[in-house]
Amino acid sequence: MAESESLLARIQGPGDLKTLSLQELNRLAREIRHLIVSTVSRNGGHLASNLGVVELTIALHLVFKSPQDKIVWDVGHQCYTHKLLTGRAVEFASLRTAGGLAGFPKTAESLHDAFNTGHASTSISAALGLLAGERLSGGRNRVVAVIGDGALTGGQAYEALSHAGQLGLPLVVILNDNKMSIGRNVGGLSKYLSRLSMKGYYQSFRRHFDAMAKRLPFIGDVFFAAVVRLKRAVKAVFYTDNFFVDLGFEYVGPIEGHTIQRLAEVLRDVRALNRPVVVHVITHKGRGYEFAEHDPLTYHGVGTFSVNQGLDGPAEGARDNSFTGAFSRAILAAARNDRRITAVCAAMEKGTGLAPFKKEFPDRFFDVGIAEGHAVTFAAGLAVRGRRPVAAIYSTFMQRAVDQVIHDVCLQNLPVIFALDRSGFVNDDGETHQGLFDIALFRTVPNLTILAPASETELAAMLDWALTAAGPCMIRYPKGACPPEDAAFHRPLEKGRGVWIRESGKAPCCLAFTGSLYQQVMEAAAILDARNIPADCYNLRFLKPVDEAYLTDIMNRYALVVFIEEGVKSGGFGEYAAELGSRHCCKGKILCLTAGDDFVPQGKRGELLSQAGLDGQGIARRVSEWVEYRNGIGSALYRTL
Ligand SMILES: Cc1ncc(C[n+]2csc(CCOP(=O)(O)OP(=O)(O)O)c2C)c(N)n1
Repeated sequence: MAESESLLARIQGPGDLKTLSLQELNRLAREIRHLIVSTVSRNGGHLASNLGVVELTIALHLVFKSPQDKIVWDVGHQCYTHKLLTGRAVEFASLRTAGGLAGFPKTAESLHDAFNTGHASTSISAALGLLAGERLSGGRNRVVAVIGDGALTGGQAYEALSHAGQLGLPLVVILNDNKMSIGRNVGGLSKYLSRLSMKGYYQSFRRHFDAMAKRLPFIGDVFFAAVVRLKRAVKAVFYTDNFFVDLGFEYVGPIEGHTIQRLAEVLRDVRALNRPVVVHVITHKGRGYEFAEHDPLTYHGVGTFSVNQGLDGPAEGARDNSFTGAFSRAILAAARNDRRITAVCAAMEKGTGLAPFKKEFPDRFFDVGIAEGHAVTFAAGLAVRGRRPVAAIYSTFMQRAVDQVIHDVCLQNLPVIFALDRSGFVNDDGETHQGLFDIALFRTVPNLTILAPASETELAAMLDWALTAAGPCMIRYPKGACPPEDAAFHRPLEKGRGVWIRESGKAPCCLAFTGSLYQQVMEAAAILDARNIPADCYNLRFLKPVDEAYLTDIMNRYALVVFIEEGVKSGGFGEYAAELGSRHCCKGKILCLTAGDDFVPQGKRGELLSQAGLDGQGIARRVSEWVEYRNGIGSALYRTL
């Protein structure tokens, strides 16, 4: 077959892999890499992680019979080859776009996606559940969990390993060890895995010795018996204190992870085992694309880039005008004046903007690994000892630590600050990564203050305010650029109150909003002006606690108060305010504009805001409809309010 002919086009499903020779399989791996690089260069995505598992995924699909056998991908950000081998090559161009293929496994997308993932460290639990369920229904199919050394820093993975060891079912756990998480992997575990890699020489030593001994004429058997004794001794030195073995797993490895034939051989043996097994595979994150190989950290997750030139670095002297950049500068400035300030993150040093803090204050910086629950309780401990910890965690990942926020921080009223990045809609990653639940989850928690800045100045002021507060504070801000500054942002914070961005006192309508929607609300106000519906604009700032007398007064003064928030409807700020208004028999009508109550699929933040009616046009339309109703024109529309 000519080199130019696509092998991928011949793969309609994993079964077709068996029609390819080894040489062709290697060529397929090259083809897949090209396609991943070119698609991610256009659509953005998780590049380096996917490039690292091409051969491993081919070998898995050669040996295991998906969809009867199940493969659960931890985090799921490395599933592109899996998608390409399971009948989705044609749609691959739509990766991560609205309505297109998801960047993570999705059961709704394919029978081959055994379980939805997106948050780390769930694969072993899910795979064990799938396997236990399979056995309870009398089936004999196999289940594989593929977990990275980064995801293995998450506590749930250990709970699952412990349970799996106890159950003894033939679960296959592939440990994809590339020595990297999003950044360099941290913690005792990564050191432990490196030591295991050293011990792995035992495995290859054993194979070579066995093969050699058996080939020896005449003395082979005698020699072999001696070798067995020697092996036991070697094993005692190299093998006994293996953590996985102690938990009840067989341990195989480490195995070089880019040789399809060798991987397939090992996996065939493993598939025949009747006990739980960990297969330790060493891969190279970013493999096959030079830029990503040299800098897998930067190429872990990328936006668009030129295949030939790689990613553009930040322009010389360019200022990062995102909310993350604003937080990064604010915490650094605060930490220079207050030695008590410490920063905590969970494997997201770069994403949360804490890299400059780490550089300047290495002793006051803690990356705890992918362990959000631990990060929160650890921060609580720091606070008890008089530190001022700031835990920077994405909104979606903070869902992992709800109990720790309640039980370890708020119950003791400890002055821990939570910097919740990516609150609201996020670009491209879909349901698993939207930051839409934090207001509803945390507004109910006593002692906690929740703040929502609209700009860089407000974010810095809120951080300073929180650093002097006696109890816990959460600052939620979106992924995206800060708006140009406005005089209102500089007004001092008053506990429980927002700030007026536009206040005529005569407008029939008040738009009261959470900070991340400032620009959309200002655009709506301008559209409403043109329609002769003047609206005052009130930036809520404090989502909790609220000066209820002040808010009640607003709901009495305006004919319509529109609460606009980038979060779910149920349990949101608007619902709270509506209940407050009804309790106090306020005269104004209340309208709540929110992200709704469904899981929100992938898209660009702008697209998602517009679908939810939270862009300038959408907000203006809902307000206009209400006004038309008041004028007796649109009563049918009113029912939709
Ligand atoms: C609970 C949770 N916290 C943080 C993340 C963000 N995250 C995505 S991938 C990743 C690193 C995963 O490292 P590893 O498992 O080693 O996979 P690799 O990318 O190195 O192949 C992190 C921290 C997440 N997905 N889930």
